[in-house]
Amino acid sequence: MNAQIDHALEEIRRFRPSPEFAAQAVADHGLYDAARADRLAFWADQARTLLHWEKPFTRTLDWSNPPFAKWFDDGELNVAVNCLDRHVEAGLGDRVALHWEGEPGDSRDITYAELTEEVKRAANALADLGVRSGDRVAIYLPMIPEAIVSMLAVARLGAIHSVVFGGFSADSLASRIDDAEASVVITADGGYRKGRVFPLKPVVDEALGKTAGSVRHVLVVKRGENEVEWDDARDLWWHETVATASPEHEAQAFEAEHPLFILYTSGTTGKPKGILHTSGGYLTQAAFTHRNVFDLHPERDVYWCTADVGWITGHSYVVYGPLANGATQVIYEGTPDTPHPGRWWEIVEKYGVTILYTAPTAIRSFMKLGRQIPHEFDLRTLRLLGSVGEPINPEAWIWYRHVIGGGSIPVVDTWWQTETGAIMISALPGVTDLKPGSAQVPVPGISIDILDDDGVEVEGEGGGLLVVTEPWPSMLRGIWGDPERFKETYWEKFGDKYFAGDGARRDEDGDIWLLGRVDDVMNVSGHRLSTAEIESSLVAHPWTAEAAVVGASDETTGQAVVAFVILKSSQAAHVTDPAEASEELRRHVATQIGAIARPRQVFIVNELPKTRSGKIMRRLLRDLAEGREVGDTTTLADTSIMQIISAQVR
Ligand code: 6R9
Repeated sequence: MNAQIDHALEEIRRFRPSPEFAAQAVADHGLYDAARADRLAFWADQARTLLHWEKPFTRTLDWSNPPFAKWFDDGELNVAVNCLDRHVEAGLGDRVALHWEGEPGDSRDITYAELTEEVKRAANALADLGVRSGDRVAIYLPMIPEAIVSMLAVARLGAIHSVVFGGFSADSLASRIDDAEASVVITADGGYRKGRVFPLKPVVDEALGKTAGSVRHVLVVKRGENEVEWDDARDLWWHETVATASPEHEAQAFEAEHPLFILYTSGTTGKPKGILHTSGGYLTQAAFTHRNVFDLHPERDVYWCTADVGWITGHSYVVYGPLANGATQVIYEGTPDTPHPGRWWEIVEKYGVTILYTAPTAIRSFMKLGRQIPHEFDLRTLRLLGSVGEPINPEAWIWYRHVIGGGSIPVVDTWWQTETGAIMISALPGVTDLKPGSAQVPVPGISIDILDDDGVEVEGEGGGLLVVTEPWPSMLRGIWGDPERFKETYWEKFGDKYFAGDGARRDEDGDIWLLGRVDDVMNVSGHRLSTAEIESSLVAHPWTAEAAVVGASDETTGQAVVAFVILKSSQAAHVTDPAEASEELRRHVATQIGAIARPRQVFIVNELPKTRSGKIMRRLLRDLAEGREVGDTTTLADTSIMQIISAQVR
């Protein structure tokens, strides 16, 4: 049976790099050779080549006290100087760092010289507010330039930022402020989303009413022009404080292991984990992967990563990687469909974007709308596409390459996590043959294994648990304030190997396929089935726009496959009977994968429950599938969605 499943999943499409692309590619096979010959020397070399060290390091890795790694630990650097001042000193001050596009259509181009000056002012303003090295600053902002300025100003001072996504509630913000004992919050009056101003300062006010009282000051950017309440003793306007601060700021160098930021992410328990990253190793791997995975030619590329800085992708691939590399990039404040569904493609055309990095969920929602929308815009500047956040099913990969990329440009699927800090598994464009649906190979210098529950390497093509076997430069250094939880969550299972929590398998070429979180792997009649695999099969059906699969407990088979499917609107005319559609889709999965994978039920719905970062909340669908009361929906982008879905399912 497993062989049957594997056969159905075998992805036969392969794409060789074009000779033209390969000839100009940043990456080459030599990177793999160098990393294989001497992994630590390879990373030391990257750290020296890509970064400016105020005090050069002599030690590469100290792993004498696992799982607490130290990289480059006798070296000193300033992260903000690496992202700003050194480019200006190298004569690149006039290069645009940010093409910022506001949702209502306002825009700003900011050069490296201007960004450097603004960060220096902000650093002086924060220092005046008492922010010192090691202090925590919470940042709760929309996608405006001040978000990036704030992060870099905090980093410049050796303080630690904790960016909280602007869509999080007052309660979530309060618990993050308390956990990190932040002394300053940087926010805005409001920001734009779907054509309206959403309030931020009022949420901060509410959150501060619930915190233990560590916050002394709130610095407020004027963006939404919405009414806000004011506490004269505590609140300051950015335009009065930062704009009037001195543009001269002498940056101090900090040790490579000096903390850079905390970013909260959800774990298996209710309490979010404050993932801690430090300076030298993090910046090395962010810069290395940004350069080589995205084939960055900073002198000519226009790069756009659509992530919000509230997520790790925004930290590593909007702020630190691109700016360390001196890239020119686009940042966009709003939603993809405001004021019209072609907004993203309009932005690509307007700025001549060459590299686009986004998530499969976005790609699939564009697929749902149809190719005529992107076709209205000139997307011919694009030369590389990236994907992150969840497995990208081969159909979405192909659509992305053809409809957005014009048919022949590389698509890289990048696997990594908040905890890993930077990309860990990806093809290198111009080097690797591309295989849709697979994240493919560890990046040079990264060691990955697939193990069974007992820590034994899985032979052949069976699935297992994804493990990082050697420490890597941008690895998390801990969970803020909770070293025990850090050890338990990631290191208890396999000793000094990092347990990622994802299932994976390797095909006969050695390419890695991610199978979803291990808690999303189902066991049906003793057979291991992945939600991602069945979703991929469902989405391959011409009627399907989106699909989510859960394993629901079943008396006979242990678990049963239950699917929730959104049909393409273009099919609405043909598919009038939901019962018939669901029968057809069950049959389709059985033919594609095998009878074992045939869903017990396929529910046709209009929406799927997603978090604000676009991840499907399968836990809620499992509640529905198992006939339970639906659990906590507070992290949904739209909390009313579960009621609508429940009504459709009943
Ligand atoms: C960067 C980011 C991490 C989890 C990770 C995995 C899933 C991310 C993926 C992917 C398959 C990819 N994931 N990228 N699964 N293919 N290319 O998303 O970080 O928010 O911490 O999520 O996302 O399950 O464990 P984070």
